[in-house]
Amino acid sequence: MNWKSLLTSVGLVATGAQALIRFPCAQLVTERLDPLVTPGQVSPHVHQVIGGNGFNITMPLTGDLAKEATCTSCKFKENRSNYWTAILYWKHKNGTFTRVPQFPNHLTGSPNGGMTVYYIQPTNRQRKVREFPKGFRMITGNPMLRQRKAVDATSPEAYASTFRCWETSGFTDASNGSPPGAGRYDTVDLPKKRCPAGIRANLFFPACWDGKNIDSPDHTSHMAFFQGRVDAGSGIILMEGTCPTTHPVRMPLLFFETAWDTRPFNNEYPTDGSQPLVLSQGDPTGFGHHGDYMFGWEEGKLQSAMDNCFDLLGLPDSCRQLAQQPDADMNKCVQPTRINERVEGVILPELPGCNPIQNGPGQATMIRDCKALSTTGFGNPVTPVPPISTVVPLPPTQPSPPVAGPAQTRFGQCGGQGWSGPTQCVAPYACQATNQWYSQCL
Ligand SMILES: *[C@@H]1O[C@H](CO)[C@@H](O)[C@H](O)[C@H]1NC(C)=O
Ligand SMILES: *[C@@H]1O[C@H](CO)[C@@H](O)[C@H](O)[C@H]1NC(C)=O
Ligand SMILES: CC(=O)N[C@H]1CO[C@H](CO)[C@@H](O)[C@@H]1O
Repeated sequence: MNWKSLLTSVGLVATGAQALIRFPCAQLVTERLDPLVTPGQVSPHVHQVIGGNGFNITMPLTGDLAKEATCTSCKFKENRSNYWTAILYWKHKNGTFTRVPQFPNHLTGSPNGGMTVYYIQPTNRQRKVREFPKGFRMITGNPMLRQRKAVDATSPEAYASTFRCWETSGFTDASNGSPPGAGRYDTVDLPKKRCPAGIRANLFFPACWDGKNIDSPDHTSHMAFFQGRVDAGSGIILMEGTCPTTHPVRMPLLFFETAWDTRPFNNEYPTDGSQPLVLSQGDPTGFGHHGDYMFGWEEGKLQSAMDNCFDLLGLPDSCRQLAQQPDADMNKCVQPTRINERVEGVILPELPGCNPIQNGPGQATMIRDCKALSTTGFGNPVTPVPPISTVVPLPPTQPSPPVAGPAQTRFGQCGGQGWSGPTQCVAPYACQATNQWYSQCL
């Protein structure tokens, strides 16, 4: 987002009351796991995970990510939290799918994919926020939704998940100027038209805590969105709001941005008006976008950042309380996938898991007789779910067609089981193995 115009639009430049930290995190791993919603099992759909390498198939409440992780894909070293969201695929005219690549968001350096994470404070600086307690976790959004959430359109919750359609790529350009969720470039559903310079997903979490529970059965009811009427011109990013009495404790407002590079597909847009973009849960509407959070900061570090870092742009350099690492080290912190299936880097005949496209408007349903690798359901799975260690590997997939050209460009695939494309990278990048199935020019 273009902060100057945002701050001007909400009249905060003069008061200097805004405060936040904003930092990039590269992709740690992309696979079908969700230790929050389906612990110990293969998740029904694919997520991109960022943050510490303590990410695991199960993540008990008693765990301490700050100690378990040995690296993080995030800019600040103290941040061993994990964050994950659905990923975006492009549906080709012949019905096959390709993961939509990502590119660095504005002013974030050169992370390899991932997201930009924000921890935002209330505009009133007298009002202290509390850091999340150890073991804290929550989700935002509902993957099964296929229509606009039935909440008051002026409420903060109505602004929680939106998509920015970038017309041009400059930081100060008009289509980057308005705050997330506000202005004429954002929609609650996936853009229905070509966005010439890509799309940015904006995802806010609720910021009011019940003060007691670090989790809840649905992973959301221990949290609530703050209340108040949203100014349509400024959205909720720097909104003060009030916490409901049931959830009185104001926490940092957690916000993710994901920058999708749809430009490679700009000439492939269907002419029949159909939506070629689809989230990994088989959602072509975008209403089912969702995100998960597991707090994993070293104790007191986030609190210290919230109490002391009051930069206009939230730039990491201005937060001396926290230690940074170079982009190369962030990009080096990766995990091998644990699920034996390919979810990116090749053209897929169908979405991983059993995720046929469901347009809604009714809630999506789980496929009952899913034959995909050890799937689970919201509801009772029809077949018993084998524990992860006994997952039967899929038969080898057909090798993908070779990609023309002698050398792969940055972030392109350059190796992995079944890969027959280029294995050399253009200078100065080197081919690095992310896992058995995927090597990348980094
Ligand atoms: C994941 O969990 C397993 C079993 O609890 C454990 O053996 C392993 O060390 C964990 N991996 C990471 C990266 O924490
Ligand atoms: C489907 O279309 C994509 C994009 O044009 C192409 O790369 C792929 O080879 C096609 N696959 C099949 C099975 O026709
Ligand atoms: C301030 C602090 O404790 N930072 C730690 C962050 O993580 C690195 C390792 O990634 C430690 O070396 C630092 O001590």
